This record gives sequence, C-alpha cells and structure tokens, in this order.
Amino acid sequence: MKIIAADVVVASPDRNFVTLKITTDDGITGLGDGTLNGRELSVASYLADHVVPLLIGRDAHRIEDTWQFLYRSAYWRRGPVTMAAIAAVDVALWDIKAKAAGMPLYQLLGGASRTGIMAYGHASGRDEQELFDSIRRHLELGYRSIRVQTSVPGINAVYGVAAQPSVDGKRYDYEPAQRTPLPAEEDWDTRAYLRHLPGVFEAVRNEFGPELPLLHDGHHRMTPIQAAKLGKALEPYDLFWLEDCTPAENQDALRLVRQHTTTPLAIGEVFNTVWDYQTLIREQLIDYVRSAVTHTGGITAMRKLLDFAAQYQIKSGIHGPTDISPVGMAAALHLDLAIHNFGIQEYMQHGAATNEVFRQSFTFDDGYLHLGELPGLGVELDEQAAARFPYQPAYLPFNRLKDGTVHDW
Ligand code: KDG
Ligand code: MG
Repeated sequence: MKIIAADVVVASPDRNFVTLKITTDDGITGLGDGTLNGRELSVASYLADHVVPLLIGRDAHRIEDTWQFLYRSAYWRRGPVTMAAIAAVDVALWDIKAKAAGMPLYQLLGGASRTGIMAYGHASGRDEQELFDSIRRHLELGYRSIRVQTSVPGINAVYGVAAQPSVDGKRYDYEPAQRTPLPAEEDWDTRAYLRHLPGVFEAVRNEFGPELPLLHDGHHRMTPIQAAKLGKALEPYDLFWLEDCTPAENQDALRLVRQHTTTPLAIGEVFNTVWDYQTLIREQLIDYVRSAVTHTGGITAMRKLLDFAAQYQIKSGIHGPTDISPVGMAAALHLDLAIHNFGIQEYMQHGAATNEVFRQSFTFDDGYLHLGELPGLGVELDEQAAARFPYQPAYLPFNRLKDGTVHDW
C-alpha cells in the first residue's frame, strides 16, 4: 500500500489546527494532528517542506520504520516541532492501517482494557460562588472528575480561569491562546497564590464532599521548594493530582518535591520524548505522564513511553486541551482504551466550528468517553468547511512579576 499524497491542512475554526492527510494508492486516507499552540506554521512547514516529499512512494504499512526514518534521518532529534510533525505522520499511518484492517484503531493496540475512558473537565471561577457554579455545571455536563482553577486576590489574570476577560474578546472555556498580534501580558505572584489556593480546596471539599476527584494545574510557576510546600498544604484535600508544580527541564527538581509530599504529581505536557521522563519514571518521582500524543511522536512513541511508565506503576493522564485537535484527541482515546496503566484523560470540549471541520464519533456520558466501532480513528476532516476558516495568528500569553521580571507562564 503506497503513499501517493500527503496534504497539510491549516485551519482556524475556533483556533488554529494543523492536520496531515495521507492518501494511499488503494484510496484509503488517514489523518494526523500536528498542532503546536502558537507555533502552528512551523510544524506545517516542517511537514510540507521536509517530510511530505519523503513520504511519497513509501509503504503506508511500515509505521515503525517510517517513525525511525523520520526521527533518525533528520539528524536533529527531538523538540516540539519535529516531534509534532512525526506524530502527525504516525497517527495518520495508524488511522490508515486500522481502516485497511476494517477495525477501530484500539483493536490493533491489543483491544479494549476497559469499558469506558474516565475523563476530567475544567472548572474555574473568579471567586468561590463562580467556582462552585462552574463545578455544578461540569457535573451536569456529565463530568465526574474536575480540575479546579481559581483567580487569586492581587493577580489580574491567572491561567485557567475561563471567565477572565481576554484581550481578543473571543475566549471560549479557558482557551489561553489569543488572536492578538503580540502575546498578551499576564501577571503573577507565587506567594499570593500559595496563600490563597489551600483555602479554595478546603471550601470545595466542604461543598462537594470527599469523593469527587479534584485536580489542579500549577502550570510550571513554582520553584521546587514552593511546590513541595503547596503539595503538603493540599494533602488534607486529597487531590487526584497536582500538575506541573515546577518546570521539569531539570528532572532532579521533582526529587525534592517528592521527598516532602504525598500529593500525587502529574507532569509532561510540554515534553516530547521518553528521554524527558528518564529520571522521573526510573526514580518514581511522578504518578502520571501528561504528554500529548500530538506532541510526543504519535501513538508509536507514546505506547513505548507508557509501557516504560507501567513498569513503575506510573499511569497515563494524556494531555487533551482544546489545542489538541479532535484527531489528536481520538488518537489519545484509542491508546487510553488499550493500555493497562490508564489513569485519566483530560477532556475540554471543542467549539461548534471545530466540530464542523472535524466530525468526531466519540461520545461522553456519565464521566466516561466512549469510542465507536468505526474503522480507524473515527474522525473525518471536512476540507470544504476547513477552507472557510483560514489561519489566524494567535499567541499564548506570558507572565511578568510585579517588578517586571518575565516569569514562567
Ligand atoms: O497550549 C497550552 C495549553 O495546552 C496548556 O496551557 C493546557 O496546561 C494545560 C492543560 O493542562 O490542559
Ligand atoms: Mg497543564
């Protein structure tokens, strides 16, 4: 089965997405997601200028060989742009192989290990009342596990709070990228955040009881000792996880956090290979792997990463914000269903325009996502609809401290 065409489709329904469509000589097509928030065109160029010419004429069935060829033959390894491009090819080839087999993709990964995929949603509020209302709304929507993000007195714009006004006036849910010519500037004060957050979780536990799984994203803003302090302070509220408590380019940093707290730790949405986790997994410094299929070299690489994690009782928590397209989301769900060490799946719902461009077949009910039985990934791209939403420049925001110093966002 030879690859005869590979087309890069960049579309911006509610936000920018980069999609690769591979076509084979027997008429089967496959889709892959290569969206990298705020840097979409770099992946589009990497694919169109450097990868597509290499794909034409290759055997579409040789997924592992194609992965190794793209990873090793570039000489320049790793990095988010490269790994998103490889992911787009890899997922499209798995889609094709599963369609050729006439099976949903998870069947080729070993079949279902569970009946549904537990998902968490994002509740947030500028104050307690708004946060409680948001949690109730998410429970009504069917979520049974909830991420809690809150405004902090003294900080104007905090990551993850949907109701905060956005500079472009077009924010939906908490989507952080904004269609502005320059990145929006936000402010940050770690000590104010550390003082405020434990009280918020105490109030949420008092209101919603002990059973509801609660998650929180620290979004890389603390030093290791600050993260350790927060983990300890949150222990009475029994979090499902504390995510990205400190930037983890330096994996050793997590050793310090781990020594001080039993709050479960999740990390890795900005990582792109198994090497980023080498110390974290081998020394059991984390509990959940947060990588996205889209940013980590696709299903082929994620399967190996999660199998490595499984040996250390570390589970999956695959990244699933709105900047992962429905194609990348479906790829995550097929893995979630098949692997043994599944933990939880992040699920932010896409907007109406995105769902018009990408026809997805998975469903969500009573806290669980379900894949249908369609062959392949189960997602179709409507290219005519996509053409109505041309690319629009958009940036993630960045942070400054009160004294003007640039801080992690
Ligand atoms: O593009 C950046 C987002 O994907 C990120 O801010 C989302 O932290 C995130 C999460 O946990 O979903
Ligand atoms: Mg996160």
